Amino acid sequence: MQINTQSTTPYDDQKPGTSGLRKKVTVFQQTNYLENFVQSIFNSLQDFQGTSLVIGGDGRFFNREAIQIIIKIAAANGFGELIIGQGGLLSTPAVSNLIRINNAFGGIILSASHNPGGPDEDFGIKYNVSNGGPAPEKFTDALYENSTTISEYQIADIVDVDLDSIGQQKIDDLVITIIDPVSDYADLMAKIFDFDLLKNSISYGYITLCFDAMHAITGPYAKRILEDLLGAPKGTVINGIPLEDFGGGHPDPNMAHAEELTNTMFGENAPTFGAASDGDGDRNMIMGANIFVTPSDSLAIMAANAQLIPAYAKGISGVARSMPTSQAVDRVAKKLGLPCFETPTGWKFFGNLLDDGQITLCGEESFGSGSDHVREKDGLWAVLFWLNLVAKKRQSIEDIVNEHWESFGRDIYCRHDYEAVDLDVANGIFDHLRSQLSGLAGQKFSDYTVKYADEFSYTDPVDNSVSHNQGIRIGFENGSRIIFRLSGTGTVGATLRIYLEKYEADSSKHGQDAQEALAFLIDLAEQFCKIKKRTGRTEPTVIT
Ligand code: G16
Repeated sequence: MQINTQSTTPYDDQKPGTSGLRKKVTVFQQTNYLENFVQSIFNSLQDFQGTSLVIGGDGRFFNREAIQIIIKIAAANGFGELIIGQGGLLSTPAVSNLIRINNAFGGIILSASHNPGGPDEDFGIKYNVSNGGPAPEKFTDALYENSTTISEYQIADIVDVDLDSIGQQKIDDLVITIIDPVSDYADLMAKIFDFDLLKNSISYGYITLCFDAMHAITGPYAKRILEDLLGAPKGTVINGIPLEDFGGGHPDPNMAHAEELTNTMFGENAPTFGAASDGDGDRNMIMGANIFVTPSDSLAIMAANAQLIPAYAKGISGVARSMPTSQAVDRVAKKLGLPCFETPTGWKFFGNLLDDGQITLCGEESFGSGSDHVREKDGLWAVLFWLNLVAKKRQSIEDIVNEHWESFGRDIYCRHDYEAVDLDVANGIFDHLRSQLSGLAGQKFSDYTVKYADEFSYTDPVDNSVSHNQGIRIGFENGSRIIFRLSGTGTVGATLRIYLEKYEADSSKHGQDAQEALAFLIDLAEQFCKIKKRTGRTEPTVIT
């Protein structure tokens, strides 16, 4: 094949965030923008010639065009095999699994996750390493350095590859393998969960369910697994066809955006089980009839009941949560005598702990949970975990949650997001917050005495790498916390997140509305950061 060297000039905005590079589609469509980033990925890798690379995306606008560009640059840089999902489609956890089962060198995922898609919306790209997980900071820093000095990229002069026909194509020494996106992933799920039990529970009508794929990548995965393999009636999966613009929706599985599901689950004759996943299939929302399970509670309940699931029947080695995730799982770990780790936000921070066998389960407040079966969070895995739990315990979701709170107490929790805040204003808010930290410990605000106020730093227990500035924490003597953090995944201005948490041991108060129970902390957070005053906004953009 003919390989051309194309000269180029750097863009100055290619620093990957929490989850790769996310920008508007129009930014990615600029001359050489995607090409520069892809070549910078390969420039930061060594000894990959002749190895395999997995490529796939969530099907959003620009997915197919981007894949053709990546194929040509990967071919020119000497990869031996490209494993690509049919139609260019692969969920994020499926990419992670494919990297692992094929011993691939790595993978490229095209997605902006839960952000909207379409010509004027968001696109994204991220590189995953050979364990199947997101590249560590050391790699993304090197990649960024490369992108600031890049002067040329290599591109193969080949015709566009047919992405729709399953099978192998050869171009000189390069093998291009187009695979069914779902099969390997479905096989993995069948090994982890009790599919026979699930089939029976569904066919006897003990479990009735509704899964909202939000017109994103999990449509084909959920239809195959829930409807074809487990026998749920056709129509169980709603919004199941992946669309380039997600049908105009915002593929973020929370009650604000998964509106159809939420109305169903809080309506008359609600099914016993409801769930949704996001753009690229790594997030999940779990609901029961008239109840929503917070992601933090979900993680804690999974940890407490893991032994009921075949793959975890022998027990779990430990658990981890991101720093802003509630401390509910810590209580479970303490009771079960398990190690519990607190990491910065970002799935990549779980990778070393999983590889080292120090943890089996991990999760984040941002609707992500997962285990050592892959190295990404996994939306459908979490749904199947909960289905397996319901089938095994023969209890409703509501009863499972209430019983958990009864045993461990409830960590009442919510997150307030302020999106598209002017960058200077956001930086001003954080400077103002930082300036207060040193004087806060010991101060009393009504019944709340500040125990510590700091900026979270993390030392990885496996490789001792240190990550600074991972969010501002204000912790109180009674265990409550207020956390302020700037999102790493927004694409317009800054997104400021405020996380609020309070522990309630008294079971007569477990039914409280979270916003009401947290009202004092919500006011206190405003007192500290003055975001309403500084932005002129009266309400958060989203409350979850
Ligand atoms: C990504 C990461 C998650 C992280 C989330 C945080 O999620 O994979 O590990 O929790 O970002 O987002 P933010 O920085 O906006 O709070 P995803 O689903 O967008 O890939």
